[in-house]
Amino acid sequence: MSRNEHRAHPPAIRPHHDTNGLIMSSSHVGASPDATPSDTAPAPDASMSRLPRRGHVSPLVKPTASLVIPVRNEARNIAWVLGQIPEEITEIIIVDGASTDVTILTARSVRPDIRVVQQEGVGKGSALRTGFLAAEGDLIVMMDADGSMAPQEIPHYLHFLNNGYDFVKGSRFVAGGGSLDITRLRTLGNRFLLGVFNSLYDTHLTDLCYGFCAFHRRYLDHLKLSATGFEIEAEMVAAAMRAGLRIAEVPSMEMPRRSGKSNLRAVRDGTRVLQAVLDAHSSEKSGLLARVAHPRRRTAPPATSRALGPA
Ligand SMILES: Nc1nc2c(ncn2[C@@H]2O[C@H](COP(=O)(O)OP(=O)(O)OP(=O)(O)O)[C@@H](O)[C@H]2O)c(=O)[nH]1
Ligand SMILES: [Mg+2]
Repeated sequence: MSRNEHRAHPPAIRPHHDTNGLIMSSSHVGASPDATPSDTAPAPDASMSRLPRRGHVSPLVKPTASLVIPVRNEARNIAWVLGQIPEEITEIIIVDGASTDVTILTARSVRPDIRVVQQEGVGKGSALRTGFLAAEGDLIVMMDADGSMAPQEIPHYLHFLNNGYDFVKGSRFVAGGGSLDITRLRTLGNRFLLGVFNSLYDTHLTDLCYGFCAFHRRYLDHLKLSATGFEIEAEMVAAAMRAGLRIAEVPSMEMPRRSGKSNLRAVRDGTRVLQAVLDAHSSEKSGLLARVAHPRRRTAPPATSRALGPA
């Protein structure tokens, strides 16, 4: 499939399962902007969700969106990425991992308005966590700097965040998505890790280790991220599941990195992903385990009154 064909399609939506195993559809929108994950629930009446509430950003005001891009020696790719950022992005944060080439110089020459922050610690996970803490937008989008992800897809992620979803992740393995980059070994590894994840969390996601995703910044603290390396993406999805966030998957086309060498090592990093998934799951009962432990939760009505109650 060509990229143009891919972009011509509206983003497909994957219904997700909340932590109680309920399937949420795209009609379930309208969470209270400052609700905790357990409070979030579908709004029964779209007109009600437009009422101004104390301390809330009015839904009529367009949310701001920060784009966080980790970079490590991406001088030959960063201009291509930054040259195509859609206007919905109101802040671009480049998190530098001690690049020894002209990545930052090149980035500033293309977009003088970027914010550059030096990462705390080492690894992609540390870089992203540094970037998330620096972000000021209502929404946070993360993507790679190597040209393997199309910035034109960003509005798809924002669309679902602006329409009731809390956490939106790209998927290369859902209809409309794809990868021109992935090797056979990585395909097998991804399938295995995804299978483990889906059975632990009793869900049906289609991709786990992909660095294009977006979420509401107000949930950052709930995610409690600690990963330092490439396992950060799986940790984020696991944390979103545990926190009960409403998750949507949008199709994404992964392209080969435009230039330079990958920082990922399949076996080492795959093992770290597996460890992160197992650690996250053992830290709190969720999915199937939670439903066995709390069978009544499965049929509990959505907490719409709490989500829409007066300020
Ligand atoms: N700041 C920072 N960025 C990093 C680090 N490691 C990787 N990155 C960036 O994270 C993104 C993803 O890294 P890649 O090396 O492309 O890894 P990958 O996409 O999983 O692997 P490929 O598919 O082979 O490209 C790129 O933008 C890198 O520049 C790091 O330690 N610090
Ligand atoms: Mg890459």
